[in-house]
Amino acid sequence: MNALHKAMTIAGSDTSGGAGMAADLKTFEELNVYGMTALTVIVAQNPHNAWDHEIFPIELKVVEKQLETILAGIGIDAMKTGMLGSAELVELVARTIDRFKLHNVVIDPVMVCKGIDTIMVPDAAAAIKQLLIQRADVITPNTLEAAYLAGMPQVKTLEDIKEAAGRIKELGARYVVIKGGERMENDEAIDVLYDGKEFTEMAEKKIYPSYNHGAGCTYSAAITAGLANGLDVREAVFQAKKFITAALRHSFVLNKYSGCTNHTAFRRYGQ
Ligand code: PXL
Repeated sequence: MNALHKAMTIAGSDTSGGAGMAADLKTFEELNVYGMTALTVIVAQNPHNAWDHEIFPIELKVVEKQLETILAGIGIDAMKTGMLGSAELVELVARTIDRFKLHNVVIDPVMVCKGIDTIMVPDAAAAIKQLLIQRADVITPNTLEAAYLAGMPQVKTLEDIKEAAGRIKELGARYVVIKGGERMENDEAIDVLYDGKEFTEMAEKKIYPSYNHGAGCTYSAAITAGLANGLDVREAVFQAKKFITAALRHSFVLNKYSGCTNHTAFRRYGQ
């Protein structure tokens, strides 16, 4: 049996290679999944101006063509979204999920980038809340995105995370994973998985120093790969937590502005 299970990412290209489509494809490969991409934006960083992120969108009809190639032409076992960049594109993604009756849908509601703590494209964020939460088998906000989706002023503590997970679940996601990460007010990185009945806490000691560019993309890609390979959501999330913890433990510096997770670490060094 040579055929691999297949996953699609609808995401942007991070030219620096740590996040976005690059992180997704590397993670799929590490977890033995065949990856395909519908590219939404190209992000370039400015080496002469503090690594400023510039975003260049791909034309909507070009994204549509890519989706057609993958979904009408090949087929997938699971999918994820990353940076979508506009409300029109979020609408296209919602229509596409319905048209092809896609399942194993992981929504990573990318609204902020490392170092930027305000919502990048408010219209796209509103569309994600309105159209994609209800279509998500798993949604994976960080604490800033969770606060936005849940309509809370902030999410800082474990109690806040649980409150936000409950509210996001009510908006229609099948499973909610909130990534406590470095923004939490204690010395553990606690993620919470909520299925509507039970809160499962996944805690790891915070890792210092850790270079976490691309961590969110990598985590949601690992969940997607697990689902593509037939794991159930809980198993896929637990495996992804191990994958991202290893990737952070072996993360490395890119330059004075940025450092990224090590996508090979789970395979090479285990947990
Ligand atoms: O980490 C968020 C993210 C997602 N997608 C792309 C990015 C980034 C952050 O830089 O460039 C394409």
